[in-house]
Amino acid sequence: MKEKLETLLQEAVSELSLLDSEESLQGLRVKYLGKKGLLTALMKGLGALPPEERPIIGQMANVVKDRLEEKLEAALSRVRLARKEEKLRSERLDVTLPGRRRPMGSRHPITQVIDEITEIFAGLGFQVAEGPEIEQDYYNFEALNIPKDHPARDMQDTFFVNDSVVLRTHTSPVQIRTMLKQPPPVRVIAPGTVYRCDSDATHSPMFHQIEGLLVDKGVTFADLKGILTIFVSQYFGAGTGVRLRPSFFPFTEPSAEVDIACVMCKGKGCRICKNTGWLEILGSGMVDPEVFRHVSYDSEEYTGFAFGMGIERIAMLKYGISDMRLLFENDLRFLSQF
Ligand code: 2NM
Repeated sequence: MKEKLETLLQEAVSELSLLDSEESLQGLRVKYLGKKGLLTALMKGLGALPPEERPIIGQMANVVKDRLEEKLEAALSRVRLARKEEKLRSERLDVTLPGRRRPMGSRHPITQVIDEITEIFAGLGFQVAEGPEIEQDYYNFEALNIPKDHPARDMQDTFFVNDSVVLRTHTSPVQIRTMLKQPPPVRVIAPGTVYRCDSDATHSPMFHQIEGLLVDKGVTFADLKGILTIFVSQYFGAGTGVRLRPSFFPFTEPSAEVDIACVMCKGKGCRICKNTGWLEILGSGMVDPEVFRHVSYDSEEYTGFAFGMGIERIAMLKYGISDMRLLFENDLRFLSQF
């Protein structure tokens, strides 16, 4: 029995010395120490020995088992270390390689125009005001002196949520809300999304506007003309021609449309300006006393001017975009040019 154990240990150790993988070493463990292993089988035979030999041989068997375990563990560590070192050698990373760049995004041209125009008016002392896109009929129409039979109120032009709630058709209700919240003086611009029930090659049911309002003592039409002329020269370039034409809006009196000299032909006449040499860019006027009455401003003490412009139109003129739909399709081949 003693010789058998010694031989078994020798054989196991010499077999072990030939192995160089984790899998084969685990196989060797099973072969000798597993439930049906060779050493396990020998140990089961202990019972057949004379009682006085059992403790000695039993202890020997345990020593053999411990030695074998030890040798196996040592071999496994060696193999694992070798594998790790080989991996480190073959998979070495070049940390000096440049990273893959993420393409840089850009703001939508509509957002760029809104931001640039807002910046110009901020420089003239205007603060940005915002309001809800789902608006009460009262703020969108009634307070702006738009009468019940005005075409703007028609189902055909306005998205109605219910009898008294609409999707705002302009940002003017923001100015109404501003005036109801604070006493004069007021100097705000309201950029934002507006909605009209209109959709063809030149009209989108959702578009963008910037409107402005200035109210104080002694504000005149000359102030309106001065501020809008400064805006035109800052946004379209110094020396851009400006002209005011009489117009009509229910919420301003008098009212004027502002034209600039055509950005394409500089006033000579071309396809863009339909040979007039001029481009209409905004509507404006002195706030009607009827609007002040609705927000409880004293029109004997205060006067003001207001204006509004469509962002899509301005973006198209500024960047020479021929089809408005390009601004809504979000094709990256178009957008990445901005
Ligand atoms: C325009 C043209 C003229 C306007 C008027 C007001 C308010 F609330 F003060 F009465 N806000 N915006 C206005 C005036 C808007 O857009 C073409």
